[in-house]
Amino acid sequence: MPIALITGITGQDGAYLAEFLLTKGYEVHGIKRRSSLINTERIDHLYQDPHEDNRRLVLHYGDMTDSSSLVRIIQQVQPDEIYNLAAQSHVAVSFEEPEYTANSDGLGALRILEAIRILGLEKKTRFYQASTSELFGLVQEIPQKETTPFYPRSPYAVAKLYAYWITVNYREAYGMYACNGILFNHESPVRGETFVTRKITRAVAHIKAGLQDTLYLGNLDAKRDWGHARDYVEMQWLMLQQDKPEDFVIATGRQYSVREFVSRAFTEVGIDIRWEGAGVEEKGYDAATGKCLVAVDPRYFRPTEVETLLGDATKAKEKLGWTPKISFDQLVVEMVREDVKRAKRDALCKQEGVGVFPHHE
Ligand code: NDP
Ligand code: GDR
Repeated sequence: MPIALITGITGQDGAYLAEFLLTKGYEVHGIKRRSSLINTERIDHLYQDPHEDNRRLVLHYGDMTDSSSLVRIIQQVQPDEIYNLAAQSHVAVSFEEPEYTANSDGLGALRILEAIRILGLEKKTRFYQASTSELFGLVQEIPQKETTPFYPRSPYAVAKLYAYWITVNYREAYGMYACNGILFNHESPVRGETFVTRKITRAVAHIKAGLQDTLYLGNLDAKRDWGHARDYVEMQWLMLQQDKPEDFVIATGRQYSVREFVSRAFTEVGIDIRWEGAGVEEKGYDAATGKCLVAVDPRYFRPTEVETLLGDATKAKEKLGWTPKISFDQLVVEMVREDVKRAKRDALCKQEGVGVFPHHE
């Protein structure tokens, strides 16, 4: 039975990847960090009681900033594959916590690679690094592919740039099977609530349920190439099953603006949005009632923005036989429907006087 170790198993991708690898027959180990509240909600459906025999999902406490924990876990697990998904992954937050982001996202990758080397696992353990389209930042070419020059635009992207190159360097210096997946944005119903897609679908559901009045957003003109996380984790696995390690761009090849995402999400609950004004004065009105539902709040603007991203995944299609299965439309519909279900439950709780429902920033 192959053994995989996932850092960031409690995150969006970690949860989808763990489920995928379990169905493939893997023994899956995951690193979770200590938190004051239980943070395993996304993988609770996969949880196996530690007292059960033949467990195939095992969680270990560790942290990307703590080499000793990483060395200990990797020594104990002796994984065939490591998927390094753990990161402070919010671009806007990286401007508030640049040093921590560099430590966990940049040096964190180095710590795992060094642990593999220290333990003499260079020939056994294959390594996947969660690289990102944010590396392209201020884009130098449209669409972006593996050979497009990088121009990072945030502390997050700069940290990921280090992780990208240290992965390439360990591959070349020590002959390790190490590769980068340069993934464009991918979303799902379990996407973190403060990323723009989930913030939108959650707000649409809450507005429809009468739990929220207005959705405040930053740059409505930003364009992204949005795919579905379920599609993308399959590619993470495929990248580690090749004869030789290589880096791949993963994207849908289609681009939409934040404004288009908002309009499509509201349509799903039967609300047609009419846009008026420009810049910080732009507003989205319910075309039927004239009520203002969407407004711009400059607090969500970033000091340096990535305005447009569009990927070219031709290499992945040709070499991995990979193409995305889930369309933009299907993605938005699935996310809105799941949030509508949650909002109905939230509305019931509110009616019974239990729970509060903050609008996540
Ligand atoms: P999430 O933010 O949903 O998950 C991040 C995971 O990392 C969580 O499990 C989190 O733990 C964990 N983590 C954060 N800091 C540390 C730390 N110091 N030590 C140990 N664990 C830590 O991200 P996604 O699942 O969306 O993304 C997965 C990876 O892919 C990330 O590296 C991200 O930067 C990258 N990426 C994501 C893309 C996307 O569109 N989703 C696109 C391209 C790259 P906890 O649950 O406790 O917070
Ligand atoms: P991104 O995702 O920065 O691309 O990083 P995010 O959803 O945060 O932003 C996408 C675009 O939307 C604009 N935007 C807003 N963003 C947020 N979060 N909140 C808002 O209110 C808002 N209004 C407009 C942003 O300015 C941006 O242009 C994600 C993360 O998953 C990274 O870890 C990953 O590497 C990249 O995708 C690929």
